[in-house]
Amino acid sequence: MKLFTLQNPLWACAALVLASPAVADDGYRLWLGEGATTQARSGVEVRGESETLRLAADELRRNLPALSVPVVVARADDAALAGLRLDARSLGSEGYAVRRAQVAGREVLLVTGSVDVGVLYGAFALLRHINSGGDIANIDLASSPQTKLRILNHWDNLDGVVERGYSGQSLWDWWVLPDFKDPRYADYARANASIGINGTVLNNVNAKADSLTAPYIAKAAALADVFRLYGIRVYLSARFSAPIELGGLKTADPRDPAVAAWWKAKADEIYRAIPDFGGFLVKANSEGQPGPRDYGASHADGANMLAAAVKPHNGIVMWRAFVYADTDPEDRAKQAYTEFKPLDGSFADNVLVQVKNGAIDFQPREPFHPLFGAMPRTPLIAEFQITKEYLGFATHLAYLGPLFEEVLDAQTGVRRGETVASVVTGKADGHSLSGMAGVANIGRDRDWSGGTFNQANWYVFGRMAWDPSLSSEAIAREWAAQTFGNDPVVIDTVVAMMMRSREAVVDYTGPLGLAHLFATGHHYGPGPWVSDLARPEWNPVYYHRADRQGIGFDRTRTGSNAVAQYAPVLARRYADPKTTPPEELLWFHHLPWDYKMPAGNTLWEEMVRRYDRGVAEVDSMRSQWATLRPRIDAERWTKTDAFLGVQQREARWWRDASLAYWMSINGLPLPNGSAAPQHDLEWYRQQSFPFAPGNPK
Ligand code: BDP
Repeated sequence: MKLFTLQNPLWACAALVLASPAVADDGYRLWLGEGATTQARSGVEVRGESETLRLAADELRRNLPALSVPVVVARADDAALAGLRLDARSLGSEGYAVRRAQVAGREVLLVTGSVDVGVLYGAFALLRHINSGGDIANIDLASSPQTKLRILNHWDNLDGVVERGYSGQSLWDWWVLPDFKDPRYADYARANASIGINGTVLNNVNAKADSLTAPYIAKAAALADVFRLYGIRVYLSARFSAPIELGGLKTADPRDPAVAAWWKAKADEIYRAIPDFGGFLVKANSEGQPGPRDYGASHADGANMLAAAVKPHNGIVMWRAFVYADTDPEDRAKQAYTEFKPLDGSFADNVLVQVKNGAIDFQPREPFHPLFGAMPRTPLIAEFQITKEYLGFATHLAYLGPLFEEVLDAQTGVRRGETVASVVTGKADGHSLSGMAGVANIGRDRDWSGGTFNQANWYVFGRMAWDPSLSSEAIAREWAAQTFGNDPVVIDTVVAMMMRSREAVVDYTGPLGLAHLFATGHHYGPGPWVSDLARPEWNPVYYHRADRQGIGFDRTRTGSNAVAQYAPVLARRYADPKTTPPEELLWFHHLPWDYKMPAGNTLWEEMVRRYDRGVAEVDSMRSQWATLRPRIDAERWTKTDAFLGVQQREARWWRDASLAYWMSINGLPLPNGSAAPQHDLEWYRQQSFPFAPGNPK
């Protein structure tokens, strides 16, 4: 049920909009409205010819309740706004303002922005404000994005399979592009624009060179044509060996002039088809991908060569720091820093280094990546995973806002007040290039993300990339109101569920800083016992190091000394288990099972307590959801309920399998009151999942 607040005469004839719980909602509309009223149509005036302004006006015509004042949609430099002294600079690049104003002698509600897409952002901000119950008496909204690049990374393969995608096939129907442009592409762009996303990388970082051939460039251009009006640029993942595979060259050595010339010609070709092409994303010398190190050249050599190719067209290169090598016996958590830190200052000015939020790989919890704060001369773009490869795929409810927030708010310790957010916004070091990238959870499922609550993760990524200082709870609240309507009972319940959900996943998969305990390949379910994979750092036993005496990875001076990659103040804190936050304890320390925790219980007792807490939390989420049955449409309620049922079963499975394994190592009994695992360890080890989704290998 959606209720607009009526305290304000502005909404004189407005507006009780009912979205009856009985009406099926298949989730397609996401958090966006769909024709709340028809009364406002004539009341929205657009000034200027641009298609993007027209989209902004249409959005308001369809979704604004009727107002007693006209709405004017115009760019800040429109002649009619001259008297308002709205200069584009004060609005900020891509920024917007929404407020009451006198325009051409009339009192209006003005929606304006520094550029066309800023106006569109303003229209969405107005709708967001209203649909989340915002006060409209003295409406005065103004904001501009804190990062320049707010980008989705699609790990989409050309055959339609999405790596780590859990919501169907790829949205891009490469086969029929460029001739047929599915109307969903515009809906996708609209949804992204509504949360400020302004870029999309179309293809998997494990890239095929084919994406750079003429037919695929034409296909990408067709998508770019649709996205452009919504302020979204397309980017491509580039396979580093493409000059060999497509160009017939003998080498892809970035220092070879013929290689550089090939990339330059390729960039020119792309820009002829897509004049506002954003640039390249590159995964090089990582997990078998080719790269400059194959030739003894550095990551900077590779990145700079590509950067030179796109530079004349104002393109950029996002070069990933996600590297680790089987030939390198160093702690995997240290390898990216070891390789990239020395390169600080040697990247061209249109290169960003793209750093995952943590040093290993999108685990339910990781300390922030030590590269944040360590490369002041290089713009860093933070990479988060929206798709939940390690958090229960699309089925488990895990709202990622708190995870993003925890990382962005982390103090780097380099300078007083410096946070990961201030590094990725470029503010810490005065970079004008800045950004956040999110590995998309979008597919061809009717509800886009494989379940209603997964949509919240797409949403929160966009909102936080726009402004990393927003709170994850406030975002959950506005998302819930727009998604389910302004029923306070629904909002309060849903937000409470969301805010505890990620911690629940941490608890039942790997509490106290444990990580990478997942089954092989697909990462579905527990596999802490796995020890037989070819590369040591692919095995969970590499990460937990449990034996009869204790558990955890010693990353202090007596171990890998990864703590030394952090600023001294943090290195000191992490060097001592007493000053390490319990949530990260076993990430940094190998401790005896009977280590005394601050509350007086042992490490083992605390671990079990947290596994139990995670399971109980999921039980509680499911019963909270049950209370909402009469208040939410049957379609979304039923699917979510079924998913919570799966999560209940699987949380228990995770807990039981993990505890059965830990007990086989430490020989300890369960603390009183904690239930024995349902099956013996062997049973858990026997489980296999041959067709788990999202795992194309
Ligand atoms: C890991 C995924 C793998 C990706 C890789 C990456 O398991 O599928 O290719 O990250 O980020 O999380 O390149």
